[in-house]
Amino acid sequence: SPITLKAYEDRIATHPSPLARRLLKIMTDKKTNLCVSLDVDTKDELLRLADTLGPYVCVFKTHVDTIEDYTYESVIVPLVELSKRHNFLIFEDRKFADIGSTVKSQYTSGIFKIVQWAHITNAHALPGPGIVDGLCAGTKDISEERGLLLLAEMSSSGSLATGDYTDKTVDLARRNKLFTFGFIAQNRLGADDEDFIIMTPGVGLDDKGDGLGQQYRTVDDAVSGGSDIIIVGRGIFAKGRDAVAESKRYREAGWKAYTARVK
Ligand code: 5IU
Repeated sequence: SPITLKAYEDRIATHPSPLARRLLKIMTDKKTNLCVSLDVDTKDELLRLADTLGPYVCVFKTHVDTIEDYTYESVIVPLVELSKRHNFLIFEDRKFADIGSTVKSQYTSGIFKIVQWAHITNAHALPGPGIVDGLCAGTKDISEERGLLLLAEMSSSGSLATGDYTDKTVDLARRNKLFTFGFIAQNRLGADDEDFIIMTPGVGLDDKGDGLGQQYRTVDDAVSGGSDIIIVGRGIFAKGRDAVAESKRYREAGWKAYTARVK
């Protein structure tokens, strides 16, 4: 049977993570639990989508290392500007997976300087507690809220992140709830009073998969199973799709499924 959960609005005051409180407020104000995954190759496409779809999303997910003409000045600066104009958060889907010292450098340095602009990033639990400690140390000089999601489950066929690995990932998140505010997962994880935010990729209303292992579930299946935020990429902007119309459609479906779950 579908689970019931508190309203996003009622979770704002009590959530341990400052970033999660900000996110839940945006979701409540904009009435959206849609995160669009901006998996495009050029800065023009990225910024055009961020501007036109901005009103419908709570979060944009990025893979900035796939942008062919990337520079900090021409991609990050205008993206941050758009995030203020449309009131969305930026989630760099970096999937860190190294030891603490290395991920700290990858998070703060190089050409991307992710911690400077990405409100949210994510990491594999595989290396153990040092990965969370290293990333958290990277936020030391940042005044704005930052948050980490651990990859507890994946949407892809044959994923190894199951069972005991998933349980131990939840335990790892429990060690630092100010910073680790939730999971990338396909199901509700953790106890209700822990209030982790569950963000779920592999959501699509018109496709079953992509021929490379991706598996899609419907918006209803994801949200009634406990997902707080649906992540949609190609379902919205694949060739031949009207990205604005599809964003409205997924946002409506996501909000309707959420409303049904709350009562
Ligand atoms: N993504 C997944 N599944 C996962 C994780 C991340 O699909 O388990 I962790 C990413 C990959 C891609 C986006 O950037 O989410 C999904 O895009 P599509 O909706 O186009 O499949």
